[in-house]
Amino acid sequence: VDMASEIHMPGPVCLIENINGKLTADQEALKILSAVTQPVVVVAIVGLYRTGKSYLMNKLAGKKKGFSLGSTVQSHTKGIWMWCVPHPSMPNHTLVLLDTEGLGDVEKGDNQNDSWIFALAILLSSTFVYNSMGTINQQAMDQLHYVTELTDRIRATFVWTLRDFSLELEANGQPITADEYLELSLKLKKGTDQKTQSFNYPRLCIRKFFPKTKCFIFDRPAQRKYLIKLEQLQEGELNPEFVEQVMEFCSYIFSHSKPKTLSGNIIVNGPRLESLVLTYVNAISSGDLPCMENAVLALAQIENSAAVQKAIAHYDQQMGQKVQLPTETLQELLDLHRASEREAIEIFIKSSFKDVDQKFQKDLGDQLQAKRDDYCKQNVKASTDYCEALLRDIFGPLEEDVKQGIFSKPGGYRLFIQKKQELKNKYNQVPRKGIEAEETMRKYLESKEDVADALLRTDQSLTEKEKEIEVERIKAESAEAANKMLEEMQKKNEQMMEQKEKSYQEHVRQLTEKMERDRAQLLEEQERTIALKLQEQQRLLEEGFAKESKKLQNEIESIQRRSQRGSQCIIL
Ligand SMILES: Nc1nc2c(ncn2[C@@H]2O[C@H](COP(=O)(O)OP(=O)(O)O)[C@@H](O)[C@H]2O)c(=O)[nH]1
Ligand SMILES: [Mg+2]
Repeated sequence: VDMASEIHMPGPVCLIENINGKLTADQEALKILSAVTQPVVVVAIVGLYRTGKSYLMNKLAGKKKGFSLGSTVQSHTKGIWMWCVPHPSMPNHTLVLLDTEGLGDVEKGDNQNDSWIFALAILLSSTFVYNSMGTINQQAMDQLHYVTELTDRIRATFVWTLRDFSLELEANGQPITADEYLELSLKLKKGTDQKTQSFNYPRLCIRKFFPKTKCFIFDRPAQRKYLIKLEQLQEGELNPEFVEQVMEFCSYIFSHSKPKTLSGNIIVNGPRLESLVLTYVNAISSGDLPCMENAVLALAQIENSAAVQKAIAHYDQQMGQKVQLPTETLQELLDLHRASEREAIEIFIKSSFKDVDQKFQKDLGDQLQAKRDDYCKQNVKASTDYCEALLRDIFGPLEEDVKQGIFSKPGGYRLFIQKKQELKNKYNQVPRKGIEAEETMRKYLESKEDVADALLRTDQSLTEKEKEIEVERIKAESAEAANKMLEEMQKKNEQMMEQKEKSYQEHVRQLTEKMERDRAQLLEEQERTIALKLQEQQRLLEEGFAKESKKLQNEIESIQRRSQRGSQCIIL
């Protein structure tokens, strides 16, 4: 167990504040989240005030105190409170408890904001607990269905907790489970009149948005007179049935709540949750609907740009470590570039997601190309600088001799040529001069041609004929050298082209592999969604709601069509 990354929060903090109808994310709370590196299991609870929500959340935290209970409700900030604790049964996971404060509180009444808090709790959680008192009633249904209209896609699993439940759990004289009671409560009524419609509509919405539901009922925890100071009671003073029910609820949540994921099976950790909070709160305060897709895209932007930086940093580090300029050949440099580039792309691919139109991968590609070109330039300069200094060293004494007139005598020209050849050999033997070794020497010698020419013309030991032959020989020699240079340049160009092609292929290869993995993931997700919708469709049919069933079937078919078309992608 990675103890170092385990979170220790002594108590809850306010995550999203609702001040005078304005929602803001609390900076301190965001900072706490940003330090949570583990995957987060997020359990949120919503419901009317003073229905025992905070009490239940403290039980999930394994603490007697924490989220403050009813008596202090008036002094409390409205909004969403957060408490991160080590997950009691999943190693290396953090349990994030989100408690909502002040919903339906007439004194602080603000319906629109209540609904936003409600919607945020659903969007941020992986398990969403709806808590109500007494029985499942129409008011609860209406409130719950309303938020299904605020948010586009709900991924949380849904748990209904019913407090102070006083009915017998039975139907037609037969005992039923809490889940069956919930199922019965979600049953539709036959009829087309207004009353039936407004009875059915919220149920249809809830069933559609929460295909998997779970229900827990709780007895009254203690005698009425003890209810206001419940947290001060010993466990033995509580109704044993209630204690048992709380335990069952907690152990269900601990074993069934999954880590929060985003579409594409992207596991959410603290920083990602932080980003979701910010995006949603910003969307709401600028008057937009908090949209799942947009939040994921915003998160992807942040992470993809970080992925590019991480990849580039790795490339720089690798090249800095391996490359010694000048390299002996261009290929040597290009091979080092290629290996580092492959690793950089791997790093990018691993930590990027939803890179729409490969915007960020293209950016990475461009940056790597620029870096490669820069290395090539540096390589030329390093080689040229080194060779120029070497030429000065080696040929300096010869230049001095020329100035001294050592070769200005009969036979001096031959002597000079011989000496020059010796120095050329000496130069050629020096290792690691880099790719500009020949070109630099050719340019150097070219600049000294008039010196050689003057020596040739003034050497009296040579006949005119011999001088002519020598001039021709020099011409041929420099033509050959120029030719060779041209060939060299062509070869370098070819190598660069080949490198560009290989870079492109590497990007495409890694991207294609990633897309295949993503596609399989998406299909799996869609199959799960469709299976749940088919179940609901079947249920509607069995209950005799052919029209509603048909509507859902059309929806399912449109999802299937969309998935068959597939997510098309332009590769780089
Ligand atoms: N009747 C009843 N009271 C409860 C229950 N659980 C907690 N309480 C008490 O109800 C009051 C409000 O509880 P609290 O958890 O703060 O409710 P919240 O406003 O929904 O968070 C407190 O005095 C609790 O002791 C319960 O299951 N039934
Ligand atoms: Mg509370």
